[in-house]
Amino acid sequence: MTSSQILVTLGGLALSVFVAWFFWFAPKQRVHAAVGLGGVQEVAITVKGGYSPDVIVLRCGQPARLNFTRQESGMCSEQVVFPAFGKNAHLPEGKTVAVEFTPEEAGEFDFHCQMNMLRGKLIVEG
Ligand SMILES: [Cu+2]
Repeated sequence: MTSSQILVTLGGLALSVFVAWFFWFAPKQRVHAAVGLGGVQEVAITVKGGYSPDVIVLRCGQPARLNFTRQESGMCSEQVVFPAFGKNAHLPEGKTVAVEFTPEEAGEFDFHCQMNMLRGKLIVEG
C-alpha cells in the first residue's frame, strides 16, 4: 500500500463511521402535523441525505398529506415508500410531491427510500 492508498482507506473508514452515527444516533426531529383547511393534516418534508423531519406525528382517522421536496439528485432518495399504507411516490429533484392517505389505526409505521437506507417514522396517535 502506498501512503495515498492508506489515506483513502482511512478517509473511507471515517466516512463510514460518520454515516453510521448519522443514521443511528443523530437526534431525530419530531414534528406534529398541522391541520389545515378541510381538516387535512399536513407536513412538509425535505429530502436531503435523509428525511427532515423524520418522525411525524399524525392523528388517527384524519386525512394526511405529506409534502416531500427532494433537494438532492442521488438515486437513493428518488423513491419514498410507505409499506403500511401501500403507497409510494417518485420524487423528482426540486419538486414537491404530495403523498396522501388516511391513517386508520394507531401505531408506528416506517417509511423509507426504495433501498431502505433513508428512514422515517410515522407515529399515529389514536
Ligand atoms: Cu435509498
